[in-house]
Amino acid sequence: MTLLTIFIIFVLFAVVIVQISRINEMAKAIKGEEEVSDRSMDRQGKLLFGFMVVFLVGTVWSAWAYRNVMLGYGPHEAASAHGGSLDSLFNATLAMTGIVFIITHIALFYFAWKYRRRSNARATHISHDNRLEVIWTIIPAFAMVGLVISSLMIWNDVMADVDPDEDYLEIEATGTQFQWFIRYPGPDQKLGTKNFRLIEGSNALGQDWSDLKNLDDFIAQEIWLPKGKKVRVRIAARDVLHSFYLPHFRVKMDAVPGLPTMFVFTPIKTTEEYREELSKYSEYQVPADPDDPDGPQKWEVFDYELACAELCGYGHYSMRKVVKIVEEPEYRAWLREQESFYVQSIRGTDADPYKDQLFDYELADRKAEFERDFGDALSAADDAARIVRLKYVNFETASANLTALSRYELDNAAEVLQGNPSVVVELGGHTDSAGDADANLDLSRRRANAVLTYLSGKGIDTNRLVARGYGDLNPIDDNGTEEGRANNRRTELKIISE
Ligand SMILES: [Cu+2]
Repeated sequence: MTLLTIFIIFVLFAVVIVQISRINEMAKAIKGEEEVSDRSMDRQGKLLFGFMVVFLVGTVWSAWAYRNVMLGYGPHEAASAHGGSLDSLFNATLAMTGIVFIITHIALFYFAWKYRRRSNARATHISHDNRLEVIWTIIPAFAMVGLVISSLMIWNDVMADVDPDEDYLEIEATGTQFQWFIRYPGPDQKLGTKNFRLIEGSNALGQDWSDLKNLDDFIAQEIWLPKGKKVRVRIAARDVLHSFYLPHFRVKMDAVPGLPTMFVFTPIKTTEEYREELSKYSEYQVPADPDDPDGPQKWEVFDYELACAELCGYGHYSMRKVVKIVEEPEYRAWLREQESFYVQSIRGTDADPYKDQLFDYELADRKAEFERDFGDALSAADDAARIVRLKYVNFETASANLTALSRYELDNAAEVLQGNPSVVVELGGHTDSAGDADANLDLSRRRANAVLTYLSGKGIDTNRLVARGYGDLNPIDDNGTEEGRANNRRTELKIISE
């Protein structure tokens, strides 16, 4: 609607101009041409002068009126250590070009009026003026050299890489149509290697899983950084040009496919501190949502953001991510909540090169878990609670052959039984409801026996072990879902006496 109104105003304005010039033509025909021309030139000169005043005053006024919503002014001081120097460079450039801008515009419109066409005026011819030419060459030359030298110094400072033995945090930002992948190095503080040939649906960055450094890397939904810590961002692109842009930190670097770039910066203001600053300005003391006047105010919902500053396609606008700057303890707490992408999505799948082995920490975890479960069952009064589910014991499909990883859990069981020599247990096999009930019963018996054989092979007396098959008689979960069926295909260790 606004657009249409503006359009109509422009059309009407154009019509008015055309009509005025028509009137001029008609007047010309009636009066003497010379006289009319002189008067029209005089009027145009004055109008141009008037335009200049409106234009310059408007320019200065708008800059003043909107100062508190522009980066670098009001509450928008840079939130990074280097940002201030870039802002002052911008201001120095603005001051110099601003002075030139005002002087040249005044001169332009003044001369347009002063030397307007007059029928009795004669033009003077000046071939050249050495003094004038020296002045207008030397002054801009000095100004430019000053600007270039100071910008070079600031550039070298801002673009410097980290010292290898410096304390810094390295993260990686990969732009793709149309989102950013933010990768953190995990507890080892090192990002794993990537290979574009490995990129596929489940491995968006092409992480090489045979590189152990990759196994703890995690992909974050938001960028969280601790205040005061130097951050080195590795910047990459997967398809077209993108640009890593953190406006509040004065960080901007192109993401180029095949050409790694980086940016080092230190955040110096937490999100909370920035909000605090915003809250002092009336521009931010208004409801964030105009339809909800009682809702939170603009300053309360402010968040730093990452944007893409390269027009990279139709979904370009959606490449936004929230950036949170927090104090160190809060950052640590957030880190603890993050789970490695490998553990979340790759572990145990066909893409996992370590599929058939357990890592030491997993072994330790499972052992502790089993001992805890066994202890709970042993101390339970209720018979139904004296059951330990062998969560990691699995069989090949429709057979009683234990899978390779099952032995770890059974070794835990054997060790615990050896430590509790008076305990007698029943090994119960269960299946899901797929297939024939008799066949299921038979399968569950054979599986229970397979577990018994394994444990006796580990030195547990067979007098302490009873194998029993339940088939599909005791489901603990819904047989209608894949997960439920997997839960029903279980082996249980039930303490029958101690
Ligand atoms: Cu982009």
